[in-house]
This record gives sequence, C-alpha cells and structure tokens, in this order.
Amino acid sequence: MTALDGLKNELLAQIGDAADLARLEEARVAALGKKGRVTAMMKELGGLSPDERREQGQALNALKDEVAAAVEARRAVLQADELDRRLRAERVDVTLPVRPEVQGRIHPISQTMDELVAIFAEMGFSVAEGPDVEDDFHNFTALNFPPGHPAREMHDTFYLPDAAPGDDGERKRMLLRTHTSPVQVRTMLTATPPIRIIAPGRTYRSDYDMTHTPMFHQVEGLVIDEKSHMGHLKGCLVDFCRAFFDVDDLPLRFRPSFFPFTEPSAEVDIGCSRKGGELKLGNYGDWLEILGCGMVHPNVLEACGIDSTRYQGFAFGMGIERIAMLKYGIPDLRTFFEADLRWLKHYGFVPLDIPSVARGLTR
Ligand code: 2NM
Repeated sequence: MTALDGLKNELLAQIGDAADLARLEEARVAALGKKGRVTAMMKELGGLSPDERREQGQALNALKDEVAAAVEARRAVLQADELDRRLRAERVDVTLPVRPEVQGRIHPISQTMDELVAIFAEMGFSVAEGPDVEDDFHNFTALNFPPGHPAREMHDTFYLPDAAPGDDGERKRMLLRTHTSPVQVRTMLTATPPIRIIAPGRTYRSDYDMTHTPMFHQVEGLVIDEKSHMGHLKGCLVDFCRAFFDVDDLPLRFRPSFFPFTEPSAEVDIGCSRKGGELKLGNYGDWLEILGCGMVHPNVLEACGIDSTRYQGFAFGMGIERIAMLKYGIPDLRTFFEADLRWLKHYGFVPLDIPSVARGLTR
C-alpha cells in the first residue's frame, strides 16, 4: 500500500463517518480546502522531477476526484436523512380536532352565511357566485330597472372611474354590484330551468350612517320552473325563518310592496316583542321587517333569455348583517367591520362548529 492509498483510506473513512452536514463540510475542507491535505501535496509537486511530477500529479488528481465524489455521495445520504427527520418531526395530522386553546374565531357574518347555506341546501338550493365588479346590464337593465331609476344615480352606486371595453368592444361603465341579483341574472342566462339557487355575497352602496355601511352582505334566492307560485314562496320563507331563528311557531306576515324585478312583490315581517326595551322573536303581536320577495317579473325572465310564457318563479333577498344582529344580539352594525379581536372573541364562533341542519346550526 502506497502512502497515497493510506491517505485515501483515512480521508474516505472520515467522510463516511461524518454524522451530519457540518462534520462532512469539516472533512471536505480538511482534505480539499486551501489548507487541506490533498491541496498541500499538490503544492509539493513543484519540487519533483518532471517524470515524478506527472505520475504523482495524476495520482493526486484521481485521489481528489475520488474524495470529492465520496463527499457528494455522503452529502446526498445526510440530506435525505435530514429531510426524513424533519418530515417525521414536523408531521401534522390534519384530521385532529382544533386545539381548544386556539384563539381564532369565525366571524358572525361567515357563521351566518354557513347557516344560510346549510338550511337552503337542505331544501335543494345550490350556491351561486359572481363578480363584485359588474356592468350596468347585469346589475340594473336585466333586472327591469328603467333608465332613470334613482338606484342608478351616482350617489347611490359606486361606479369605477374608467369605462372598460366589453365583449362587444363597446366601452361600458363598470360598478360595484348594489345587490347580489346580477348573480341570478348570470345564472338565468346560462342555465336552463329548473333553477334553484341562493347567492350570498358582498354588496356595495354609497351610504354610511348608524344602520348602513358602504359594503355589506346579502343573500338572495331564486327558483325558476314551470309551476312555482306565491304559495311555494311563502312556504319556503316560513321554513327558512323558523329554522334560522330556531323558533318553531315564528309567525310571518307578507305585506304588498314594490321592486322593479318582481311582480307581485312583498315585504316579510317576523313576529317579535319589544317589551322592556328587549327584542324577542316569536308570536308576541309586534312585527319586524326582515326580507323582500316576489314573483320574478316576466321582463327579467325575457332579458335573461327565459321564455316567460313557459317558465315562472320566485325570488327573495335579505341583508346578512341584519339577520345576524337579530339572531346573535349584536347591537351595532359598524362593529362588524372594525376587526376588533375582543369583539370577535365575544361574538365569534369556534372553528369546526360547522352549522348543519341535522346537528344544530350553532352549539
Ligand atoms: C329582493 C327582493 C325581491 C330578487 C329578484 C331577483 C331576480 F334576479 F330574480 F330578479 N333576484 N333577487 C329579489 C326580489 C331580491 O331583495 C330584497
């Protein structure tokens, strides 16, 4: 065994024994670094005769390559070990329940939306969504709002500063949807009846006082088929309100009203009591308005490509903040949007207490 073979065995043993990446790097530097053993021998080549230098140079280069290859092989093993160790140590069992000390809470708006979805899903409705930025056709024209209608005014509707080019190349004025009805319009334009959807989501109106915020949430529902009538509308809303407010004999009162997109139209009140300044829901003789509804206007059906001589149906809409305030006793609308962690801890819901009609909406 030559002196070089002895050195090789020694260096390869050091590399093979390196227990972690830091030790491996130490071994590499000790062999191949600027002051390493192999490097030192390379420097001595200058003092040799040309023949010796060629022979020793080749042997040293071969040694250098072999040591470098051994370092890389060992590095690959150590890196794989390190990855395995981390994967074992940092493994998360996503099926475990949320720990009780978790601080996060579900916002009452999200909770209320989940409850709405659970109730209407049970009745056979699907959830539909659409863009917050809409055009005049989907937000107003298709919904039978006449050209000069006050809701189209600048001071009620947020219009975007620049007119965007539409599908037809025309530049059209975009706006923030003032209700979720454009989602129903988009659904009617693309689906064929029967249609049974709810559209929960954000809506925007230029309004800010004690009972109005410029962004708020609505849920609207739409049923289109050949036979649905006001009786079905009434039954649907009675079932919904009793399930949502969890009052079995909650009375509902339908008052004639007007909306551009429905005919006939009605507003719905639920029974309540305001005795002693405290609001209670139930059969107590007093009334509280909570939603609007009606039979979809034939003009709306036709604007959405639905034959109004064959199909008919009903629609309804309500404000989510309002029904959440009523159900959970939240007195001030503006607090919904203050992102106050103490408020959220008080009014928020524990994650994974997911509303379901069978298990109970809230526990
Ligand atoms: C309401 C009240 C009454 C409504 C109508 C429609 C559509 F698209 F079918 F025409 N969507 N939503 C509607 C009807 C909304 O909110 C108070």
